[in-house]
Amino acid sequence: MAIERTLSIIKPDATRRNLTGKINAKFEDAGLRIVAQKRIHLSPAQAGKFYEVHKDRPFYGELVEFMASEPVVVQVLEGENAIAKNREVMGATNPANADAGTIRKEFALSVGENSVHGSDAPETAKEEIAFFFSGLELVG
Ligand code: DAT
Ligand code: MG
Repeated sequence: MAIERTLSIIKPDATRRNLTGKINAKFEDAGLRIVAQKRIHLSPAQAGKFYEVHKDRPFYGELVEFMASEPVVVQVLEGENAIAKNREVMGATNPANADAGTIRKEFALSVGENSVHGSDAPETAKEEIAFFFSGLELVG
């Protein structure tokens, strides 16, 4: 199985509640290595650009406002099958549908305020990592 990298974001509902450490422990326990990490406060324009793929969805405005409301922690996770593994550790988008033990089951407040973002495919992982990090910041 290939070693992959994926882009993760610990969202404002989680940074606000001091959950960064607990969420990072879930990643590390699953064998994902945090190879880059920084705390930033997205502008509405930056959040809108990041989530541009959802621009026609009814929740887009709310999503952008939420992501720019307070700081987030953006990070790159590395490991075997990291993209799919991270999606497993995250759990379903709606915490009501998330499996026991997943981040969203344990910590998410709602389908909108769902604590974490994770890339969904190799191509999006590459684009999303480049959106936030330069090569120099990725320390394998
Ligand atoms: P995921 O974050 O699991 O990849 P997604 O890409 O479908 O989910 O949607 C991106 C984010 O948009 C999601 O994490 C939270 C928000 N969102 C999705 N569906 C929503 C809905 N029905 N109502 C409100 N926010 C929603
Ligand atoms: Mg998605």
